Parts: sequence; structure tokens; C-alpha cells
Amino acid sequence: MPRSSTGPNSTPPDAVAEPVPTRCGYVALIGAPNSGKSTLLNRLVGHKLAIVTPKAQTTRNRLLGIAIEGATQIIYVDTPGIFAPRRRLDRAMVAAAWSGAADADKTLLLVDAARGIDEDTRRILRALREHGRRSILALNKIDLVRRDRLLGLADALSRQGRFDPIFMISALQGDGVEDLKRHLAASLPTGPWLFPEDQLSDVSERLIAAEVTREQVFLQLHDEIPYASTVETEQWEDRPDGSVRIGQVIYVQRPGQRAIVLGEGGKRIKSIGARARAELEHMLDQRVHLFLFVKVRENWVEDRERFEALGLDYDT
Ligand SMILES: Nc1nc2c(ncn2[C@@H]2O[C@H](COP(=O)(O)OP(=O)(O)OP(=O)(O)O)[C@@H](O)[C@H]2O)c(=O)[nH]1
Ligand SMILES: [Mg+2]
Repeated sequence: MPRSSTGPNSTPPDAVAEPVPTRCGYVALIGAPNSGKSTLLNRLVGHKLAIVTPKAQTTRNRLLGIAIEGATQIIYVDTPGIFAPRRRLDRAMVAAAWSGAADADKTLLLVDAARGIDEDTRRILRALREHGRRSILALNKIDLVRRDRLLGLADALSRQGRFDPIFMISALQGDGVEDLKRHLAASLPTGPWLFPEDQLSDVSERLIAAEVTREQVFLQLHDEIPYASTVETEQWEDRPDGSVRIGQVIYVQRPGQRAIVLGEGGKRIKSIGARARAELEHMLDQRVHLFLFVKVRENWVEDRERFEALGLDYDT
């Protein structure tokens, strides 16, 4: 996905090229589900790339968000929340999160300061200790917590891991994020940028479009439906009038779930489609005709094809 309409940097042929000590590296954002990783990624990059919902386990796979800070290209890796996995899908999500961290130059652990050290965070702290990994710690959602509680939490966390440094941020409101960004930019290794200057992410528009619809499924439907469903873009057709026709399938596991997604007289699916379409038009800056189909596939959570569509490894 391109950064904006401005093209990649081009040097005029007669310019004298000064050697610029560029830096570049990967920063993985890890943490318990719902700690605010995707909100932070979007804020750090300055674009909405990752979907965000109040429900846990929203993100299902790694996603890169690429930002430029002075002479540094920072490649942020949003990861699924780390929790105790039960289903094959859960296992693949958690494996994707850990491999995102293993491949990165820096690991940034996000802890929801309002929630404190929950079971998921405790498990992550233990795993980081076992791997002897030093991470950067960000206490997030400080807008919700009193300062004395924050200091107590920072103290408790620093006794359970090797954190250097510790930031206190609000990914939602932006407090502390500039400091964090500057620190990350200065701490990445020197080296050439790995992505073109105008590249924002590694995910395709088809996948982002499916995520936009999945975000609405998470926001508009409750109980087990978000976890029992997945969305795939099956058709993408640019039309001569400048608009695009996008066809997507929402897979659910049971006929009863299909009925809920459709809603009375098709009201719910219409509302999901309307919101997703508006967001897509904004993102793509073109008219969008969005067609949603709801299919029952009882065992999609064990379907290799569904994992491939999400970019997840089936054999974890
Ligand atoms: N008040 C407050 N809410 C926040 C902040 N950061 C994130 N949130 C909210 O927390 C919820 C979860 O945010 P996400 O960014 O989806 O969290 P995540 O860590 O990516 O979650 P998973 O993908 O499920 O692992 C959303 O409702 C966000 O709006 C913050 O700094 N302050
Ligand atoms: Mg997320």
C-alpha cells in the first residue's frame, strides 16, 4: 500500500549525493489481547492500517506499518495478542505473534495499564524471561489510570523482566507517542532502508478490504459470532468509470450464525456493508460497490484455505 500520492524519492541527475547515515529496522509490538497494539501501530504510522475493536483477539496476523522518522525507516510489526491458545486458529495467531517478535530488532511490550498484569501478560513476561530478551515497555491507556497506580505498575513490571526504557503512553490520545518514536528511531541499527520510501504496509488492498469488513463484524455483532467468522475478498474489479467492485464472503460455522449476520430482513448485513463501504471509499479514494455474501462452512477454522487467506501458517 503506498504512503500517499507522492512518488518515491528521485535524485536529479546533477545533484551531489551526500552520504546520509540512514537507519532501518523492525520493531515488534507484542502484548496481551486488547492492550492497544493496533491502535498504537496506526498512530505511529499515521494511517489506519490495522483494524481496532474493543473486543480481544481482533488481530489475526502480523501486519507491517512502515514509518519514516528523520533518517530512520521504522518497520513496525503489529501482532495478534498473545494468549493461551485453544483452537488451531488461536495457535496460528499466537505463533505469528512470537515469530514477529523473534524476527524483530526491537520488541515493544504493551501492557494495558488499566488492566494491570493479567494472566496473559504474566505468561508473556515468563516467555520473555526464558528467552533472556530485553524489551522496551510501554504502559498504555494512561488516560484511564491515576499516576500513582502507574508508577506502582511500572515498578512491579520492572521486577519481572528486563525493560529498558519504560514509556507511559496513550495510543488513543497520543500522549508519550512522539517520545517513543524518537527513541525507537535512534536505537535501530544503521543501514539502508528496506522498503521504498512511499510504502506504508506489506498487506495487499484485498486483505485490508477484508479486514475492514471483519472490523464491522466485530463491532456490530456479539457473543461468539466475531470468533466464528472470517472474511475473504473474492473479487476486485476496477471499472471504467473509476469505481471498484469488491465481492467478499463472510464465512460462519452454522446456519444460525448466518441468520444473525444477515439480521432481520437483511438489516444487519446491510449495515455492516454500508459502514465497510464508507470506510473503503475513504481509504481507496474511489467509489466502491461492495457485495457481501454469507456462507456457512462448518469447519472453516480447520480449513487450510482459510488460513492461507489470512496469511497464517496452518501447521502450527
Ligand atoms: N482509553 C484508551 N483506550 C485505548 C488505548 N489504546 C487502545 N485503546 C482501546 O483498546 C481497545 C483495543 O485496542 P486494539 O488496538 O484493537 O488492541 P490490540 O492490542 O490490537 O488487540 P488484539 O488485536 O485483539 O490483540 C480498543 O477499544 C481501543 O480503542 C488508549 O491509550 N486509551
Ligand atoms: Mg490488534
